Amino acid sequence: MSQALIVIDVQNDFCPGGALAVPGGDAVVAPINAMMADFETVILTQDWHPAGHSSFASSHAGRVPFDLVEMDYGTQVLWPDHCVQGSRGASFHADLDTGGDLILRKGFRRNVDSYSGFFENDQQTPTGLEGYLRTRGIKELTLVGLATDFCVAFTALDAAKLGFHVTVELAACRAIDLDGSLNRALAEMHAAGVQLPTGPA
Ligand code: VGL
Ligand code: ZN
Repeated sequence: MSQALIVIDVQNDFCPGGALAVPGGDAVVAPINAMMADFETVILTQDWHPAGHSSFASSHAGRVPFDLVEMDYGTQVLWPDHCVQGSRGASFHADLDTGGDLILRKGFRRNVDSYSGFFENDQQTPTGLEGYLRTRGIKELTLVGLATDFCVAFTALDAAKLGFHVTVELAACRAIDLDGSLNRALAEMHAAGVQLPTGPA
């Protein structure tokens, strides 16, 4: 079966107690671990920023987290410092099964953020994930993880654009929901042909 499960950013900083905690973020761990048995290929993504990353509010004088700024590549949300390379916050949740085939790190370039597992936020710089999937003959993707309205949605939209068949299993995702971002993301994914089942994962 040419199918893969892509587990997005299930890291300590996105779980309760973390620097950019997603409400209920840790609740995805058990359903995701259970789903892994159903997929021959499991890929995990890991948000992996250098200290002083340009997506951090702390890197911009006079800015606070969740402000919007214009970057060369468009509007960027400023975040609290999170998922700094090598930090505890950047580590996967301790209960997550990390025995997948590939761990793909993203967001490691200082001056560009990367929500999507496929392209950085300039929408041009590839991460290499497309080539990995294509050379392995994988055409169908199921996405789970954090956060529904940012990294999961951007990954799903890029995957659909690239021609993959994409399902986002919402029961194994949680959202940040900044100013209606969850509803916007769900509408965009639906419009792009992403399957959005809501049943138990
Ligand atoms: C994410 C904001 C900043 C995510 C990553 O994983 O959804 N969100 N960095
Ligand atoms: Zn990030």
